[in-house]
Amino acid sequence: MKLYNYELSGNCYKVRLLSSFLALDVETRQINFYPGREHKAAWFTETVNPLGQLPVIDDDGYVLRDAQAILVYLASRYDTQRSWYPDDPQVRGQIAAWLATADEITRTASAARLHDAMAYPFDIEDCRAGAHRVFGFVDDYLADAEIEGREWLCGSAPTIADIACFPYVALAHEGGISLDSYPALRRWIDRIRHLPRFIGMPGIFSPSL
Ligand SMILES: N[C@@H](CCC(=O)N[C@@H](CS)C(=O)NCC(=O)O)C(=O)O
Repeated sequence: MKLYNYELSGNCYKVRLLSSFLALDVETRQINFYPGREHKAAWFTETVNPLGQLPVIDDDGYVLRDAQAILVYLASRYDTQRSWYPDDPQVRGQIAAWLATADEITRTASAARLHDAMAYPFDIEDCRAGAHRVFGFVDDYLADAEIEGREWLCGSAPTIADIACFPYVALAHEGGISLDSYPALRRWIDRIRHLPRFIGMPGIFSPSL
């Protein structure tokens, strides 16, 4: 499988992380996102993704865009244990809700990071306020879940919901967003970092480093 990839992208990292958990062989095609803006080059928008966004995979000719869609596809196709995207309809419904939340986290916390690190012209206060709204919601949810003996967003084991929401929460500091007020979120980040076959990215370190 080929991944059109940028190492500093949390959305590309979602795909790399699930691929590591599933022990998939991934060939990366590095895209010069910043400062090169290669994702907006004609060759990319004409032949890979008309939206000019990363990540995109090409799995033996099957081309798919959008991190959340790619997580669904990879888990459905390659997770023989069916644990990352369980067959249960109710769990799948909950996962879909968290995948939408992951997009909201991208729209706010990731945008704040792009503003601070790559000079994107976003309204930084609006991005940070939006991130705090969604982080507060997830922190409350996880705190209640812990009281009921659950450690993950859906069910009793980690799923693609956790992978989809994780990167831009863990990278929030790069957009000037503190997690000091979110203890349940910080504990959840730590649980993910300690999963077997976890890999990090710049800004998110493995516990062993
Ligand atoms: N909903 C998409 C959003 C992807 C996205 O925002 N990707 C960023 C890189 S992390 C990007 O390509 N931004 C360029 C743009 O939106 O023009 C997904 O989850 O994959």
